[in-house]
Amino acid sequence: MSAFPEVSKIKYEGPKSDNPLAFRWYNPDEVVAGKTMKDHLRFTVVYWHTFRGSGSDPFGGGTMHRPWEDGTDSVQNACNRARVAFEFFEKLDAPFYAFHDRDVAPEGATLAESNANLDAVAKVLKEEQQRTGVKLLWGTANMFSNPRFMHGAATTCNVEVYAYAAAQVKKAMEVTKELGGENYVFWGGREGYQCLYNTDMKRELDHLGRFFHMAVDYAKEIGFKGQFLIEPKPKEPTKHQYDSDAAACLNFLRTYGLTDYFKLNIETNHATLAGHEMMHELEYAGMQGALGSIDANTGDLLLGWDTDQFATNYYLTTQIMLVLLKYGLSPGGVNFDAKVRRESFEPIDLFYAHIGSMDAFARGLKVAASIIEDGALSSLLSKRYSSWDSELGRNIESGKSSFRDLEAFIMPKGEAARNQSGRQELLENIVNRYLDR
Ligand code: XLS
Ligand code: NI
Ligand code: NI
Repeated sequence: MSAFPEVSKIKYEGPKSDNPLAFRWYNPDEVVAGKTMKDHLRFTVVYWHTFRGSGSDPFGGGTMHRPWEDGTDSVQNACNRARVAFEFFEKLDAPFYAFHDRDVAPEGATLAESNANLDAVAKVLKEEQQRTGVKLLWGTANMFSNPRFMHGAATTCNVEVYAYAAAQVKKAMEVTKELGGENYVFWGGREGYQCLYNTDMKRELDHLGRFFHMAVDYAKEIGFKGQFLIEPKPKEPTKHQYDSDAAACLNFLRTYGLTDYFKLNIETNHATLAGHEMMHELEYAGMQGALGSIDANTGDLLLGWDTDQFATNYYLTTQIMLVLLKYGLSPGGVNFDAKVRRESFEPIDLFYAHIGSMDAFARGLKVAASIIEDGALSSLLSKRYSSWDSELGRNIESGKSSFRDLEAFIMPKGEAARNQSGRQELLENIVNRYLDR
């Protein structure tokens, strides 16, 4: 029985279409900058918000109307839900999905029971993947919802909770491998602190480093070839999350000798919570060869938390795609870590939300590709640095120059050459011009 009988497969109808259940910009097979849109964007639906989000907030309970739910936390209900999810992925034409272990299957009374539940649901996920061709972008373990993780998982003060977390990740990696997952993500959950009086930060970070090394070792042991990703976030649920932004993550990875094994999964709403633009976080990760994947959402700047809204702003998606085109994304993807508002409680709203954001990213892709192809920003950018293309600049960049050499160069001149305009406003106008097309 269909869960979405009123929806057939979403098709591309072009920008003039006013059909809310059609794509206006996302045309999967259209080639942009040498690749199909489908291959550039690698759209991914998240299981947790889309199929487990209840709509609850700190002031009220769930609002979501999900007629396929039977109200129990049984494995049977989880298996039914998995089939509904795949109907959704298929109709939306989303090539990938992503999950936490505890989203897809209920937690049991013991770890062994939880593992068995996960295996039972993974069987259905595998069947559905084979039936539909939808693939797993990444798997991860939820190590923040259960009260045992109140002090964290890999940074907990309770060594048995640490062991539990290790066993849980071990299992989640096995299931991710079994389902052909192309990545495995670590979002910090409760890895961080609320109060430094009761926190041994150095010891906690050493434990986290050990934890990741054990994950790397286990991946080698079982032959899991997926990319490991860390997802930076500065705060929430703890007041300070250790993986606070791209720079902090890279410093951590370098300190613990992990840079060869991990890249970053950058989320828009986490970037803004850290006081950065998404473009900054992407560029920072990209320039260090560590841009792995993105969690595509947006925050509301008037609300100070991770509101995980669907991004519909073309300006934002254009900025994101400018950086993704520069560094590439595969084996990552554009993962909709976003939830419909609690007032948008009908199943059809899930379609509107994803279609709109897929279109916004497709439009951003096209605009960014034309900007890059025409060199519309890059010509002014290289002009801005043209003084460095001189002998003086080359000697500095190649490490040949010393302070003495530079003094000897500039002293006889008495003053440096005049500066050129930064042309920020012109550049902003140029981006708008491409958006107008
Ligand atoms: C929470 C994170 C989380 C990760 C997956 O803020 O975005 O949803 O993406 O654990
Ligand atoms: Ni996320
Ligand atoms: Ni988030």
